[in-house]
Amino acid sequence: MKVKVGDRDALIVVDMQNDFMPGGALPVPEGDRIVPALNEYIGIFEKEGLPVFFTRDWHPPDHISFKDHGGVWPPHCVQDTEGAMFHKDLRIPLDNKFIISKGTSRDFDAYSGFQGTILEQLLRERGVRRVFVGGVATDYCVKNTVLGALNLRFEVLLLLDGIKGVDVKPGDSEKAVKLMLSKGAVGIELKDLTI
Ligand code: VGL
Ligand code: ZN
Repeated sequence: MKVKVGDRDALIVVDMQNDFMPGGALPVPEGDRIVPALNEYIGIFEKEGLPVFFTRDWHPPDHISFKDHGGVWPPHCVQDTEGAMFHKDLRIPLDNKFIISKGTSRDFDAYSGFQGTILEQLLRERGVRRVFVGGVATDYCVKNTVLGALNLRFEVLLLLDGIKGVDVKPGDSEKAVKLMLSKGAVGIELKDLTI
């Protein structure tokens, strides 16, 4: 498969935050292992002057997704805490970069970067037709962001070497990948990119 990055493309890096990394509050096993591949994708988009969107989970301290407030998760990605910061080695471009915060109100959760955000608007304003999506977690926020993009009729390239899942139940991530591909996402790896 050959993919050439062009001016209708954008990169979406999902939730590469400390709390989702090994040692964090809601760790994705080996979540940090995808940083180098993601940095390569980011570098390509940066060099081409193309937009890179970083979504982040950005919860208030009493968010409804937290166990003590009726949810299923331990507290994670609380606004302005160390756990909510991006992984320290993640390459964040100076220009043409957008931070998309989600799950910011106490009473709503958002697994998709499109839910309750201006991500769609920012993509449309820039004439983006195709999004490359990587990050964590494959079985939650990556899945929902990809399905959201497909529903909005964006083409989606899923970065198979740039995603990791939680697998609360074994096989969840594999199932999520199959679902995304069956809905129209196309799986690619770094080696598929031509410059
Ligand atoms: C996520 C669980 C809870 C994610 C966010 O980013 O995939 N998972 N909040
Ligand atoms: Zn969350």
